[in-house]
Amino acid sequence: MGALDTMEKYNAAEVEREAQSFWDRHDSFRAVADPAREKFYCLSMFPYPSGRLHIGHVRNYTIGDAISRYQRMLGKNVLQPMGWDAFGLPAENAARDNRVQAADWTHANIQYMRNQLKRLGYAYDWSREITTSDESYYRWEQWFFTRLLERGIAYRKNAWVNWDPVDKTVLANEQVIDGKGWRSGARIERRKIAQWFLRITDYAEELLDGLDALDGWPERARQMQANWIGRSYGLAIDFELAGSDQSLTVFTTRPDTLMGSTYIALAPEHPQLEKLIPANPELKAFVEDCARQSTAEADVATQAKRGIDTGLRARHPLNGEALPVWCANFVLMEYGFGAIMSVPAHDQRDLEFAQACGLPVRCVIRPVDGGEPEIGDQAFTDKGVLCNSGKYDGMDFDAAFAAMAADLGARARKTVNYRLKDWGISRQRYWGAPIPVLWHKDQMEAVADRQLPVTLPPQPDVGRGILPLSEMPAFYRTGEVRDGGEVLRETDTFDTFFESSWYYARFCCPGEDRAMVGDEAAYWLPVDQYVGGIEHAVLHLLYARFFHRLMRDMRLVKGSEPFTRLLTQGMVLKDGVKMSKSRNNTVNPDELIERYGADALRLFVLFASPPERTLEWSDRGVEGASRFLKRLWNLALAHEEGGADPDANADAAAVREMRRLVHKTILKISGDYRRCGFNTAIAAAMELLNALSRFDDQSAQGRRAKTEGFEVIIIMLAPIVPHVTHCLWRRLGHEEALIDRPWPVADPQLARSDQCEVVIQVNGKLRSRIQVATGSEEGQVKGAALQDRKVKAFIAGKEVVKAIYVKDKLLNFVVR
Ligand code: ANZ
Repeated sequence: MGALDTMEKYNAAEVEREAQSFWDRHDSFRAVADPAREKFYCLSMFPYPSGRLHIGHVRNYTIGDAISRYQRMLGKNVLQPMGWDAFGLPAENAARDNRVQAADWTHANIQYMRNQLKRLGYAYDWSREITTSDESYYRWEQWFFTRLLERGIAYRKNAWVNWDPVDKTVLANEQVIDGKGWRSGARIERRKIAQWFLRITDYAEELLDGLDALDGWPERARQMQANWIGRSYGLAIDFELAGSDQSLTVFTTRPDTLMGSTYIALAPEHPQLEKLIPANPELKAFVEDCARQSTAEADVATQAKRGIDTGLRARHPLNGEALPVWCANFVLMEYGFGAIMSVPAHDQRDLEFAQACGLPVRCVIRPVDGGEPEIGDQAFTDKGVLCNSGKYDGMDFDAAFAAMAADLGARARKTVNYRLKDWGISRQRYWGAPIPVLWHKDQMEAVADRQLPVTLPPQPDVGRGILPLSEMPAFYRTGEVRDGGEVLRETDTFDTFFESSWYYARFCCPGEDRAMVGDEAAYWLPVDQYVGGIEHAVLHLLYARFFHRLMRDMRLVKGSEPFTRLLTQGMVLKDGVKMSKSRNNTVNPDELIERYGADALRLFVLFASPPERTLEWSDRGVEGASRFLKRLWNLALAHEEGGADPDANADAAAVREMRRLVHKTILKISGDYRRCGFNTAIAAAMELLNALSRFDDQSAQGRRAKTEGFEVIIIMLAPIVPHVTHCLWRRLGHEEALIDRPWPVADPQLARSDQCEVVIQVNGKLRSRIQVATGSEEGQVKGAALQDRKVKAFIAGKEVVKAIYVKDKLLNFVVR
């Protein structure tokens, strides 16, 4: 019987069980702070427990796991935690539909998904698991909120909000897509209600400037945040209102166009209009109509421009002209002053509005090297040179900015404006952390620390639907009467982005019950590598950067940035479209694991494309991955079971060539891992395996080279396919666990090629190339070159005066 017949067959399920139970028994992934060791904190964005893992999760978590395991093999003390972003609307809606408690639905999903993650063999420290809907977690954000109240960072104001009539809650602008709620798809309405806010705008400048130092982030994510924060430099200019002592202030980034301003436009919510509305039914109707439209900037930009003349007139501050004041649907109340000086010739929105409403267009900017542009349907928006602007004619943007600012004097102020608005954190839905505030008549007070947490109560009767806290008297009534009035609880809950804004810090000290963030965090933070989707570039990542600064200011953490490096993985596509539940084109990871094993799935998602790129799903690809693992298994075990042939003579050159390939591969794969190029690392390992399968030198030396080759493949694929490599490593006779095996280091001497190509010149002209042994001396190379047919021809009959040699590269004969 041949070795292959008796050899153990590759059985993914068994191999995976064996490896996982080994890691469990040894508690292999428990992270212990150790100041003597360099730490590496690798975090993948924690999932929302929606029910089942999808392939996007598998991809995200496999990338994070490969990075974590690789860093461990580099000798770092690695922390890789996992938990659940458990609050949120889908759970509440599912609870309603299934007539169960949201908590029960959530916990059942967590149970299921935790098992899925475990089957995939991720190296998580499960002792640090966090569920954000647990009191032990949200009590700390309630505590934090009361600190923010004290500091004036948290505040309450009446605000226009995006109201989702289906989900019955307020949405952040970012959660409104094309005028519709991001979850419900319902048309968003505008409503004015009292809301809790966090003053993120106080940190706008710091959040923007901090992006420059984040060189471990993809440029795209930084750019998206910068655009979101949106800093603009300009002037605030006052326009006096005719027949009144009041004035309107506008914000402009283009004061150079001031002489081209032909009307003023106000946002529908502008306070100046409130006085006019009672006497002007048309204006009233217009403003009310606008209130039914979305305030989301993207929508405002695409809506047809509409407006109404308010009858007010404003005095142009430089030429004294009386400009009509309109109310316009494209002016946002939340930006600048909610009022603009309109310059239709040089701003596209202003032009469309002017054309729709029959307002004049006056060109005041021409190109630097051209005449006055013709303004048709397109405004001329470039900066250029002033014209039709009296004494300012001929000035460029900077000169005009300075001159106008000087002439306007006290009527203008240099202003920096940010698009970023304060973060509205209250939601009127049940499944979230209660905002820890008490009301007595109209007086608000924070819930005292010793009374935290304010626990979210279960639903009284899930059979009849899910009530918001405002309809649960058992929750909001305290029974405490003061001055004849009862003290009541706030009934809003936190936006769930609150929880995900600091969970990375809590992972460093999950059991800490005396502080929000314990001492251990000083060792682990910041996160060295964060892995997740680009869709979180503006919301989650911006809020987390903001929270980190708030925690820094309270001395809970050191440093300003939570995430040193960020990897944003690409989407998973199937037949070219995004894989998603709504498209009904998902694949079930459980079935794939059942059939091919977790390693095959992990190998496929890392092999199919680089992490940042989209990944085209293919069932065949997983099958191919599985075949490769089987081949690796069989070849490695067959080699292990074979013995050296004592009579065989080593072919020294072939052995040297084999070892050269092994060490070249170490260099190559190490470089790939450093830049998370797992796909090319896998390809290099596959090539090496092919070379090993062809190499059959049965001498002791030959076998040693081959063993080295197999071990290199096994070690270097360990972060990607940890189970099969773990078991092979043991089958090859190693006692130490593979996860603790140091990363291989190439011998540069061995990796170097024996042969190199030397360019031969005659009088500086390229005449030939020859192969020589690497490191050859000048004399040897000269001798070989003079034998070369082409070189001979060029030198024939001439005298070689001298030769210039650059080792391993070039030899130049100077002849006469
Ligand atoms: C006159 C002007 C002339 C403008 C021109 C632009 C071009 P960014 O760069 O995004 O900051 N603006 C100011 N407040 C606004 C509001 N509340 N709603 C809508 N638009 C508003 O944009 C600044 C420009 O946006 C400002 O400069 C103003 O129009 C407009 F040739 O003023 B500009």
